[in-house]
Amino acid sequence: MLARVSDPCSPIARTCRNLREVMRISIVRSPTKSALMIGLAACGADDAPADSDIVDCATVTDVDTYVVGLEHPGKAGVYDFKLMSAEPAPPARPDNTWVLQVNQLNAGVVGAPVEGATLKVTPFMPKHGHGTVIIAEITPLADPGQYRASPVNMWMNGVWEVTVRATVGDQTDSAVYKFCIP
Ligand SMILES: [Cu+2]
Repeated sequence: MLARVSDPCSPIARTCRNLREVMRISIVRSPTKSALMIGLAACGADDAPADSDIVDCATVTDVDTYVVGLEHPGKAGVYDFKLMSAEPAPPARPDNTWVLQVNQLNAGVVGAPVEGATLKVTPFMPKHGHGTVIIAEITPLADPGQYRASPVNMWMNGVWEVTVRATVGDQTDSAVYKFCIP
């Protein structure tokens, strides 16, 4: 255990260096004390958190299992969301490219593709109370209602919730994809 904790190449040490790097970028871009504090809270005083901080995704059940077309009806019942592809699949650290399909939802029935929507894809790690400073760029694709989001940045091992929000005019709806990132 001591050997692993002091091993500068251990996955968790890399994770925390990654966190520090993300926070450094965040501070350079927009100085926020809270971002720095989140970094310190997540990593502790050094780069060697306890073994229990490592999440074994094989034991986590309350998450999505990636399949092509993974569907989540929007919380407001306005739009339906499908994850048409993920690269890598299943989602992994750090950067992911997702293709999302957005359709109308009428009384629970999936309708026409939603074109011209503004999408926002926001990863968040509930256990640690942080997200990422890296913003996913959204590109509408030729297929009606399809949008590419990249990079969907989930840089840390553990459970992430990715909120996908679509807005057209005054219509907006969102769904949450929840993955354990190994
Ligand atoms: Cu975290």
